Amino acid sequence: MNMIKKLEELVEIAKDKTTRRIAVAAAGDNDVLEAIKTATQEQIVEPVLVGDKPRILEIAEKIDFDLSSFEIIDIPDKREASAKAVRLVRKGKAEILMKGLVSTGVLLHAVLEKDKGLRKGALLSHVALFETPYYHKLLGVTDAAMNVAPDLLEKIEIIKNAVELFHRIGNPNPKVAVVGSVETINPRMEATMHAATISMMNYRKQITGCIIDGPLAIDGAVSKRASEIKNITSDVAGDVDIILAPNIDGANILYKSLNFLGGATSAALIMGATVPIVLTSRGDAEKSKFLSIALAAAIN
Ligand code: COD
Repeated sequence: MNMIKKLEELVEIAKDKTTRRIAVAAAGDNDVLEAIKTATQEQIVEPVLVGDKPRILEIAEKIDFDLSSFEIIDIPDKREASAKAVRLVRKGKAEILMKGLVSTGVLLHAVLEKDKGLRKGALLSHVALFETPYYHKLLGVTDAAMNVAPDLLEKIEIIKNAVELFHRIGNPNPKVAVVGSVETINPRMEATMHAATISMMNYRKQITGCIIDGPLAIDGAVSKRASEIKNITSDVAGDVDIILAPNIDGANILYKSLNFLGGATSAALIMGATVPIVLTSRGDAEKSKFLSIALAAAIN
């Protein structure tokens, strides 16, 4: 498969596969059900809806979504609904998990629960893909939603998850920028120390399947011109595929800036669990929620 250039291509890839079942935790949410409706119309998923059944039916009627052929499991409590959706995945009754009207923390706790969750020994992390008119290819950003202040080892795991996602969408050797505020190493700036170590680990083939450089500031990472003005010699500068931010705040600000100020469309997943997890935030456009479902189905 060649690397996809547009997020819409995910829909075609997902359609070519057998329809994936998606367990939605606390499904009584307008935007989530809209996205599920589009995804079922496109025949890329078959939903199992867990949550407040009367509320789910009420929304379905309002948005003209015929649920008669889909399973609805009536569990109004959000914590219990999350645990049930996770159990469905564990039992092989769904191949994708999706967050509905439940807080990220509640769902992630169900996912992380020892012996009952969806851990497979790897770190779980969030990866977002952006398509923006201001960049020449899809751009990955990680981790905007799960790991709050990753240490060096966690950053390496976060990179591995993002790289795996890129491999699965047709890029066998993505370029990763470990970003911070500067391109030089400043021992007072931990992000630059981490970036230098991670880059050298890649150079020495301790981390493979990608090309990593850092520290880079975001301008040098995405703009060849900016990197040239700054005299940076780098295989990644100006052509980055994946941005690793120093922490959740940096990644989240970049994520929301791209969507709200950068004219971007996005799709995002939690990687590293036994199945892809769709965990979009309230503010995300319905299109992004649908494309995230398509991404989960396409890579699964
Ligand atoms: N991957 C794998 N295992 C993990 C991870 C991870 N990313 N994080 C925690 N664990 C394991 C731990 O090893 C432990 O065994 C268990 O899970 C519980 O770990 P704690 O006690 O550290 O868990 P918490 O209470 O800190 O919760 C983990 C969350 C992921 C819920 C927490 O990190 C969190 O709240 N992240 C931010 C979520 C958020 O608010 N996002 C908003 C942006 S949309």
